[in-house]
Order: sequence, then structure tokens, then C-alpha cells
Amino acid sequence: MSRTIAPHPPTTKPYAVRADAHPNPTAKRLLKLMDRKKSNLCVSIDVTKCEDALEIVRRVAPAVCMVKTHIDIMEDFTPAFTAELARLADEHDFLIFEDRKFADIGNTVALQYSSGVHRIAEWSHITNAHPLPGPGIVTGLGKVGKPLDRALLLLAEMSSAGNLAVGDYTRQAVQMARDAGRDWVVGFIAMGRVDSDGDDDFLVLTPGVGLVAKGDALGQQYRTPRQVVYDSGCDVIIVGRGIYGIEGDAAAVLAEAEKYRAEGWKAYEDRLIQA
Ligand code: S5P
Repeated sequence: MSRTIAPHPPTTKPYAVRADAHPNPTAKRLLKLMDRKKSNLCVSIDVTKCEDALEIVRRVAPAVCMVKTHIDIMEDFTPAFTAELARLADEHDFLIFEDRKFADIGNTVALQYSSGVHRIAEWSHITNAHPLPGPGIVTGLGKVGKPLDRALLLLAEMSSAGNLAVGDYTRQAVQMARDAGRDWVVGFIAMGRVDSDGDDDFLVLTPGVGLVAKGDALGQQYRTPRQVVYDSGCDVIIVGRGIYGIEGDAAAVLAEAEKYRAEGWKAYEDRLIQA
């Protein structure tokens, strides 16, 4: 399989080298731990019971650089859940990414990020936002997240069929990140190197990854780790149902996570060699 895009200069460098030059402490920590654990795998935990979610995290922890949550789907949420998640993150050396997809005016998102039942900024190292409302969303979230050394991603593209995050919208998302600075907006949710018109080193985290399924009944579209990391130059693969959805016991889930980790890592190493 050959590359579909020209190599983007920062992606030809090892994660550890990129870590040294990154201005955001959370991005720096992520890149370092990716190198240490030899993992560019983020597991997405979309289940609705806290104990089920924690059980998946315990299973996959050795293989991941990051765990992604949707805290608003938890039916039995209490702060003990996020406390335990944070403890597991420290014990097993991974970051927590709350996939909140903020999409309101700056004042409102600052409250949604800091307050309410979930108090996302207190426990989530990374979160994300749609650029749709304009730069006020980035500034509003930054008022809360920057003093805590958190990191923000903008959704520049999406994996679902028919989504509107294309063309000029994507270009303007990238510009918004550049205007905000990499000390706060560290990268994108995107399907490829949306930043390839410059040589700034953003992180690209990519959902819609599966080794078997090609999609689901609701518009999700999957590509393989190799297509995402090697062909498209992305940095982190986000895998949900492809890992926690498989049949079997704890060992089977870890084995599946390990399979994705190995594929993602091999694609990254090949990318470095052939840069
Ligand atoms: O464009 C996107 C952006 C995101 S963050 N497409 C996505 O699928 N996601 C998220 O990635 C989605 O909300 C879900 O949590 C995860 C994909 O899950 P999977 O089970 O399809 O791998």
C-alpha cells in the first residue's frame, strides 16, 4: 500500500523528538509516553455503566497512550468514577481525553467545561471542540483549561458519511488553531494531515479505525491503522467497538488492543524509515 499524501515534515520525526519541541505540557507528556509505551493507540470507551467502563480500561491499559470518554453517557456517574480513571491513568501511564465536542459560545463552554455534574477540566487532560462558533470557543475553553495545563483539539474533519467539516471549513479550523497557538490548541480530530500547508507540529488524532468492519449502520466509516498512520500521516488512532466490542474474556480484549497497538506502531515506524 503506498502513501496517498506527501510526507509532512513534523511527522517524519520520532514522537520523542517532537515532544522536546512542543510548547504544551500535556502534548509533551503524551508524545513522551507514546514513545515510552510504544503506543499510538487511544481506546474509546463508549459504554454506559461506570464499572463496565473501568473494566475495559483495566484490560486495555498496558496497550494504550490514551483513553477517550463520553462522560455524558454514563448512567451511574459519580465523581468516584473519574477519580478511579485518574488513578488508573497514573498507574498505567496514559492520558484521559473527554470527547465532549463543545460547540457553543465562549461563555457557555467555559461553564460546561468547568462546572456541572462532570467538572470535565478537573480530570480530563485533553478535550475537543467544534470550530463552528468561531474563535470565542477556543478562548472561552482556554480560560478554564490553560491555567490547568490542559490541551484542546479542534474537530477539523469527521469520520461519518456526509459530514460538513470539509474544504473551507477544515482550512478555517486549522487557521483558528494557528491563531490560538499550540500552547493551547495542540491539534485536530481529522482524517489526515490537515496542517500539511505549513510545518507547524500539530497532533492529528483519528477516529473511524477498524481492522475488520468497514462501517456501521449509522454512517461511521472505518479505515485500518496503516491507512491512517502511514498513508495519511496521522499521529493517534482512536478505536472503540473494534476493541471493546469483541467477543471474549479480559485476555481477548487486551489481545485485540495489542493487535491495534502493534499495527499502529509498525505503521509509525515504517513512516519514519521511509520519510
Ligand atoms: O469524526 C469523528 C469524531 C469522533 S471524536 N468520528 C468519531 O467516531 N468520533 C468518536 O470516535 C465517536 O464519538 C466515538 O466515540 C469514537 C469511534 O468509536 P467506534 O466504536 O466507531 O470506533
